[in-house]
Amino acid sequence: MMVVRIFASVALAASFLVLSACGGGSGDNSVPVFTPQPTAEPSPTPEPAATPAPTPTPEPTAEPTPEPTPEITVTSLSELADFPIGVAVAAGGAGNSIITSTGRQAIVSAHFDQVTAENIMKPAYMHPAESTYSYGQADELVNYAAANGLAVHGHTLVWHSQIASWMTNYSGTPAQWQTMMESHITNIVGHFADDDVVVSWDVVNEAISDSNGALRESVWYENLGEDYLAMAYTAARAADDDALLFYNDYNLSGNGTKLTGALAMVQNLLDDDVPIDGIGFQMHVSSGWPTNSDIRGAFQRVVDMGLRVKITELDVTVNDNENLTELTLEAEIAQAARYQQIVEAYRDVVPAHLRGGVSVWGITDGDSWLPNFKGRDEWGLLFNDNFSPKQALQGVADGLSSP
Ligand code: 9MR
Repeated sequence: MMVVRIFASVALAASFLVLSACGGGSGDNSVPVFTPQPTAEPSPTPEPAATPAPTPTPEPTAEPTPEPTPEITVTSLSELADFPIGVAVAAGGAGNSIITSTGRQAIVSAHFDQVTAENIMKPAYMHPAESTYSYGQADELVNYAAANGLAVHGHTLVWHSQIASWMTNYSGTPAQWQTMMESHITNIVGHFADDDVVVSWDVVNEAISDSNGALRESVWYENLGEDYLAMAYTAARAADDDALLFYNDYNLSGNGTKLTGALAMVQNLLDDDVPIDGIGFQMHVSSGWPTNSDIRGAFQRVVDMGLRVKITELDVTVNDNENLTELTLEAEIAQAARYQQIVEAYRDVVPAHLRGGVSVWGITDGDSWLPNFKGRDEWGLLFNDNFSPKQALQGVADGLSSP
């Protein structure tokens, strides 16, 4: 039954991909336009005399066969996995906060065993002024997680974005910058160190430039040079010797130059005995990009370094070239097949002891950052706005349960 379902999903998805490859998209491939050639005028032939046409007998019209919607049978993702299954959540006073939204609470308790704060554990929220740490919302989330048997993945400590303006505009010598950054990390990681709920951190986020794989010229790099990386991980480990420490970035599975730059950076740190436990692949991907073999190859390179692989922010766009105004069944099935493929790649390539887990970046499609960022309709996640499950949820489940 499950095999038939998977086959049907993959076959539908494959035919969709073939169709898109042939005709879809506004991309950069210029498809030759077929212009009908003028044909020679036929020589006029005398018209036969008109004979009355027999009255046609109406054909019985065949009922169109509706495409069957595959059944969604999954009841719990986390029960299918031997590694953490996480989700990004809004917290604090947001309208979709996990603290108050009972619809989201039900989904999280059924399917997930880890949460990441989508925003409220970023530097701008927890460290709004140099001498002010603001832990109210984060503590509320961590307490919620503890009460509901969820772990928390901390996101994030050192980033060029979502830091308070005092930090961006900080003026000081390199030694003062180092003290400032280390105090920031020590205070925040230390705050959550004893609770056993915050089990891991994205210590440094997005340090590599997209274009050439070199270090991004962030405020941290400009003021401390590349040494800021070693300082950050060392401070995090000193503040919590249990938490797993990740380097987190986007486009690592679809941009070989960026991945090579990131892994060279991490290898240099490991060579200097800097404590890094794994690589976070954000994986904001689409139904067709990157290729499955690029994804597998990227995971393999991290496994070969003996590091953990964590998929930290998974979502799958479906509307890159389609101009959809609603999510069609075809697109939803292609998306489900994609989720399944990524989870299967993860299980195939990453051995159990290096699996840091798989987290999706939000609960419902309406919660997602994607429509806003892309400036178009998108449906990147596992649940509809009315909390009903999408085919994508079954795709993840099938990826977790395939042999
Ligand atoms: O999903 C987050 C969105 O709500 C914020 O407005 C945005 C601000 O930069 O950050 C989003 O999350 C990002 C994450 O922290 C780091 N990786 C990329 C994510 C999507 O932009």
